[in-house]
Amino acid sequence: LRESLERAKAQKGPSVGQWLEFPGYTLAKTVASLGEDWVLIDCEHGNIDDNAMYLQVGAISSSGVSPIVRIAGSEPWMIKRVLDAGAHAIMVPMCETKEQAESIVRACKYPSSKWPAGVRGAGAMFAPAAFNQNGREYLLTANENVMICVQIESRTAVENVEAIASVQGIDMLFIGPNDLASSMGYIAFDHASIPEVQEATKRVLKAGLDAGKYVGHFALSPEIAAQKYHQGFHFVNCGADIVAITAWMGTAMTTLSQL
Ligand code: 3PY
Repeated sequence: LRESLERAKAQKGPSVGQWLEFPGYTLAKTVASLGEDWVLIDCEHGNIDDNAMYLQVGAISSSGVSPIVRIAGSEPWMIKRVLDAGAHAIMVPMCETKEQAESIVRACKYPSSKWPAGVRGAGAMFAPAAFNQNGREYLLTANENVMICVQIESRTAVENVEAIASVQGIDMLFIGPNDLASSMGYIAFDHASIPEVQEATKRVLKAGLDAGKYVGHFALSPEIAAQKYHQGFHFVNCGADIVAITAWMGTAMTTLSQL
């Protein structure tokens, strides 16, 4: 994952992945065979429970691709479940303040001389396999290897984005344009045509780059993903399983219903 982000920083191509809203080992395995740098398991809005998340983390990591998990909130117990499953990165929605970002970092880090405030418990049974490591190796490297991404997706978050970006341990800021537009009082799906959202997007991108962090943006098509990469974002998805299914099957049904 980090390699792909460094490649993007060097402007040699984006760090690209897909987004899973459905559960299923075979779905994750199939999607992870398509050449992505990462596949994100969406436990915020997807139909993916704890057990399904564990299975998908295993499916994706055993394909040589980085599993990223988006959780539903920022509570330490949610973070612990995902990291112990073996996520290579965690995405936390709705991070709005520096204090919240600091608390997320504390929950993700094992206590160590570099992270004295870390509070992650030491019982990761399954995570080492997702990194091809033994338990000891995992404990010694997880603080450096597991990446932390927070979503900037509200007006308050944008107002605090420079402070959030300054937090040590936060690796990436990721814009959720739908929630951002929604928090500003607009219809979420209109985000691309709302000047206030676009201004906020520029501010988040600049704050991330100035702080030396990776910056990502949600996209529902390869065209939007390419556009965001050319704007300076490092990390982009190009759709989601449900988008692919409804677009392809919807088109097929429209064609056949006209016979
Ligand atoms: C958003 O667009 O708000 C997201 O969080 C993407 O899922």
